[in-house]
This record gives sequence, C-alpha cells and structure tokens, in this order.
Amino acid sequence: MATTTLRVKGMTCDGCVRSVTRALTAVEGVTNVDVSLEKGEAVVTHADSTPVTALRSAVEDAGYDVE
Ligand code: 9UX
Repeated sequence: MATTTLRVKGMTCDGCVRSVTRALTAVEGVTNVDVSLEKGEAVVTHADSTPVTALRSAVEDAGYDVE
C-alpha cells in the first residue's frame, strides 16, 4: 500500500469534493480517499501498482487541476 497526497485546485463546494472523491475511488487499486475542501488536498491510499499519474488524470478528467 502507498499513500499519495494530491494538491487539488478548483474545488469550491462539497459537490466538488464528492466529484473528486468519486473520480479517485474509481481508479484501479485505490482503497481509500479523503478529500479536504479546506486544505485543497486529496489523500489517497492505493496499491503500490497504482501510478500516481492515474490519480492525477482522474482528478483532471473530473475537471480540476492538480498542482
Ligand atoms: Mo459545487 Mo463544484 O455546486 O464544481 S460541485 S462548485
């Protein structure tokens, strides 16, 4: 297991949090997602085999930017 923290830009309400959470949860190997609107961060627990680029792409495809 690995934990990756992404800095997510553009989340402005709880709906955004749900969207980002849903997008990250759908990535293969992801076992837990904790998104903070206040921090602008997503903490993702995932398999070692899950590429960080896949996490980043999922967030970007949902319409948000990753720093
Ligand atoms: Mo809230 Mo986020 O109505 O794109 S869902 S701003």
